[in-house]
Amino acid sequence: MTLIDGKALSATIKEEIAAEVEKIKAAGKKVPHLAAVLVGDDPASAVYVRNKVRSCEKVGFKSTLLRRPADVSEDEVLELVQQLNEDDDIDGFIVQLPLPKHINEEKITLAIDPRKDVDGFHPVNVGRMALGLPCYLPATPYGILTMLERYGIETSGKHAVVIGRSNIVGTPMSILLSRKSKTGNCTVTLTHSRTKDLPAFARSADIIIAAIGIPEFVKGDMVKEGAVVIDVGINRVEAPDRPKGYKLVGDVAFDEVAPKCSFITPVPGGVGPMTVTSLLLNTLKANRKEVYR
Ligand code: L34
Repeated sequence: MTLIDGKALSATIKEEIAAEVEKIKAAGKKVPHLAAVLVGDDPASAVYVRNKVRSCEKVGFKSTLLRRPADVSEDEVLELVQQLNEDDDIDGFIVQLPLPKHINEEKITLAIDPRKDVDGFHPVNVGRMALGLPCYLPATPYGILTMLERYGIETSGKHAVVIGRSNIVGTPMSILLSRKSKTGNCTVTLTHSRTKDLPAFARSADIIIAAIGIPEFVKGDMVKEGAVVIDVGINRVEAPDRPKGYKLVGDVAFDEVAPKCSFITPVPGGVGPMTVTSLLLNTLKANRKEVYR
C-alpha cells in the first residue's frame, strides 16, 4: 500500500509555482493576484480560506481576503463580485462556499466573470470542461487528477466509481475521468444516495473517488484488493480527547480500507492541500491568460 501524500506533493508543486513567480518578476510582469470572498463565520470555511491565503504568500502571489458578516445581503455580495470582475489588478477570485441560506449561490456564481472564475464553477467553465476545451478545472478534481498523474497511476481502461454527485466534486470528477486524456479514459460509474446496492459497484472499482460527505462511509468490505482509493471527505467528528474537541475523518474507514489498497489518500493531508494548490495553478493560468485570450 502506498500512501498518497497530498501535503508533500502540494509543497513540491508550490515550489514549482514559486519558481514561475520569480520568472514573472524577473521579466518585470505583474505578479499573480488572487482574491477570496468569505461570508459568515463557518469555522471550516475559515480554515480553508486561511490555507488559500497562506499558500499565496508562500508562492509569492498577492492575495486579498474580503470578509463579510453572515447577514450581508445578496445584493452586496453581487456588488462585490462586480467590483472584483472590474478590478484589473485581480487575476482571479473565488467566493467560498457554502454561503448563508438567504444568498443564492447560483446567482453569485453566474455573476462571476468566467475569465476570473479560478474555481471553475461558472457554467461557461463547466461546459468547456465537459467538452474538453480550455477552461479552469474545479480545484478538487484538478488536484485529484494531479495526484493520479504524479504517482504514475494508470487510469486508462480502469473502472472508476465516483461516490457522490455534487457540482464541485462528484459530477466534474465523473466527466474528467471518462474523457480522452492522460488521466482519463476510465469507464465511470457515478453513484449517489439513490443508487441501489452501491457497495456492489464499489467492490467492482479499480479506482474509488469517495465524495459523499458521510464519515467513514466506505468500509473495508466495499473495496477490492489492489484498488486506488481517493478520499475527498473532510468531516469534523467530536473527539473530547483531542485539543480542539474534534477530529477530521474522511468518507473512507481508513484503517479497514488501507490494507487492501494499492494507493490511498489520507485525511487530513490528502486531497485538501491539493485543492488549495490547484487553485494557485488556476490563478497562475489566469495571470498568464492561458485559458482566455
Ligand atoms: N468556492 N468553495 C469554493 N471553492 C472551493 O475550492 C471550495 N472548497 C471546498 C469547500 N468550498 C469551496 C475548498 O476550498 C473544500 N475546500 C477545501 C480547501 C482546503 C482544505 C479542505 C477543503 C484543506 O486545506 N484541508 C486540509 C486541512 C483542513 C483542516 O485542518 O480542517 C487537509 O489536510 O485536508
